[in-house]
Amino acid sequence: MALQGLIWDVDGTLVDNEEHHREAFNAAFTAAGLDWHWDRATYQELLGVTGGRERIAHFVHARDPERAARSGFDDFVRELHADKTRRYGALLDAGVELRPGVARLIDAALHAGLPQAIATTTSRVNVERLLARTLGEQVLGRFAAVATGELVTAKKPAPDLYLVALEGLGLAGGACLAIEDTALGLRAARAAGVPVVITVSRYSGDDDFSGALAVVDSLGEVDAPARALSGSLRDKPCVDLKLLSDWHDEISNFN
Ligand code: XBP
Repeated sequence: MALQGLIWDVDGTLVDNEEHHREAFNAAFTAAGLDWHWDRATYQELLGVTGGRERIAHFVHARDPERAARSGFDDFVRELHADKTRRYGALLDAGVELRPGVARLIDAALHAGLPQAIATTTSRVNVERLLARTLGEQVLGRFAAVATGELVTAKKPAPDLYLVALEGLGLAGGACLAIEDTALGLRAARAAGVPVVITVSRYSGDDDFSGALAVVDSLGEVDAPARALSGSLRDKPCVDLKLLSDWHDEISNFN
């Protein structure tokens, strides 16, 4: 089955931005008068919980179960996360850069008429802001589906976000390819039947990427070559549509 659709993760894949998220979480905690601070090691662990609201709730249940048991805890977390999202948006406005090869591949797929979708645990407002700051306001409309955290109850590694994206594309999972950066994202896509290419990000270097078609340090650019950590770039300096299609065809030949 030839490659008929591309599904993009956002955080860590379009941009290597979990440090922006971490900074926004910590700023929201400080503004709320909380003495919580997520250092990198703590955040690395907490990234095992997808969804910012779920991540905060998980942290409080572990650190301060008495607070978590209080009535109104859900509202407290919701308000704290809303402030974090506002602060994250301001960080995006201050400047954010797409990872190597992302703009090139999104543009190549658009010009080739290859449908694209987004499947991300983060919220729509974050996706809109990130794309507006990097690719321009109009680009979001070029995606056949934008599956964001608000649309599902089960976040990654559950397949729900990818199933929403596939529905928007009108394609079967096996006809598509997902570009992800974490093991949780890999599991979510594969649970929806979507083969995956991994671009490792700052916090995902030690993840288990078994089952990925290929693992690269980035999608690369001609003047900033990609490095294959698993799978082969077939002597190409960077990941292009043809290579994604060839990797995808390997499965078709295999199955
Ligand atoms: C990554 C996530 C998100 C972000 C924080 O999403 O798990 O929760 O870490 O963003 P993905 P929010 O890799 O699926 O793009 O606070 O908006 O959840």
